[in-house]
Amino acid sequence: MSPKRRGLVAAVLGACLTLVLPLNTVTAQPGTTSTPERTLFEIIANTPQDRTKVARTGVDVLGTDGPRLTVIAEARQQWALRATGLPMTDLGDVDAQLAALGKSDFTDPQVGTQDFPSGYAGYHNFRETVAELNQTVTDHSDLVKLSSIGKSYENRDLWMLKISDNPGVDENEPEVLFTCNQHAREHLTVEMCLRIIKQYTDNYATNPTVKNLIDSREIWVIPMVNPDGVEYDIASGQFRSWRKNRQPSNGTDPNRNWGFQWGCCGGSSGSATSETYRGPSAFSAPETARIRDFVNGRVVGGTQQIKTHIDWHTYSELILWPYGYTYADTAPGLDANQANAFATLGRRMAATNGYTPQQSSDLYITDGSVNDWMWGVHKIWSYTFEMYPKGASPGFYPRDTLIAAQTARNDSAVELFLTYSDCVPRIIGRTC
Ligand code: 0X9
Ligand code: CA
Ligand code: CA
Ligand code: ZN
Repeated sequence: MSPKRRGLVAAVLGACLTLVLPLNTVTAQPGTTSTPERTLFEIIANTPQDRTKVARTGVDVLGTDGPRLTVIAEARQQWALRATGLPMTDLGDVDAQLAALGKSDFTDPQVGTQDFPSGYAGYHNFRETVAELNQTVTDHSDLVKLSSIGKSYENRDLWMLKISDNPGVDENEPEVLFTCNQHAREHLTVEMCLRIIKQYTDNYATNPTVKNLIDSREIWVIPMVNPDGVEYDIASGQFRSWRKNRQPSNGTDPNRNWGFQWGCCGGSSGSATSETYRGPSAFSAPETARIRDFVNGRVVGGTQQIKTHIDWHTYSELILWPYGYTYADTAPGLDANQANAFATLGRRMAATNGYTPQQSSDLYITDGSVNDWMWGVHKIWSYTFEMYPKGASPGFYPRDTLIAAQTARNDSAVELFLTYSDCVPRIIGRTC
């Protein structure tokens, strides 16, 4: 039996624990008077301004379902949360709920590190992701090229796969970038990048739509932007709900570290312990700096070759577009036609997967996000997809049995996105 398989008893026990303690219904343990280290709350915040107010208290915003915000507050943050005056419900001790998701009692046989717990073995850790990429190279050497764009803080390679006909040649075709897993605990996004890779390689020979897109585009996929964070999230055998990278002392939020309007607008934190810590300077995180270098390098003859980008996150089931740093629909570098093109493609994609389409700042203000940099600096049509689920249960940790359906759910959106990647304004009848 593979070490990834656990006994039936253990599997059933894991399932039962989840049934007894679903993430959104656990309340404080009876008979316990001490305050938990981290507490889950639901807050009702109807407007972007109210949601930004919650984010600015420094709590960890996990996701949004309409006006319902789920957050983790440390003991020292709870007063600030109450001071917002917004209605809130205590949903109990976070770490007790993470413990209930399962405890891994086995290590990855190849490298001796702790692996995903039972019920999550279908997710790819760093070593398995690299193995999958190498397998794709073996199976489809005529369609893909694998390279590293550099190293993470802890010296793991940041792998990137190019998918195209003649992948060894820089052809004059619109280039598309997919990035996954800026945030460590958003494990489903790695599976999304791997799904895209599988779709557009395995089906090339048999599916004419796939063949047309691959023959006319150059697709770059970076499946694991934050490998140090991923490994840290699973390293104790129990999920940590870790978001940031692993730079000292407490990690930097990669998605607040990009150098466009970095730290401008109260959409990130200057405090190193915050979950949205922007770092000491823009691109202080090696992971964002290496993607910046790669994207800057795609300016050839004065023209940025990458036309479109999706950055995959979980959770909330949203499709988001720039800007995040301002509530305004248009701003310097983003005119009404461009905003309309962003919104139109965003809505068309959302019609295929049932996600909610909106400008990023309709959620809450973020500054230093990847979308704002890609658009603000390079005019790359850059979206964020917040994947399954909508709400806090199962939040960041859906069982692996859900991977297939919740990644396939985005197949049509990805196809539409690739179709318009030659010229996004084409979707509103404009030229490029
Ligand atoms: O806050 C974030 O970084 C993203 N949400 S998450 O819960 N996955 O952390 C949303 C980013 C959206 N912001 C922009 N696209 N500007
Ligand atoms: Ca090509
Ligand atoms: Ca090219
Ligand atoms: Zn995220």
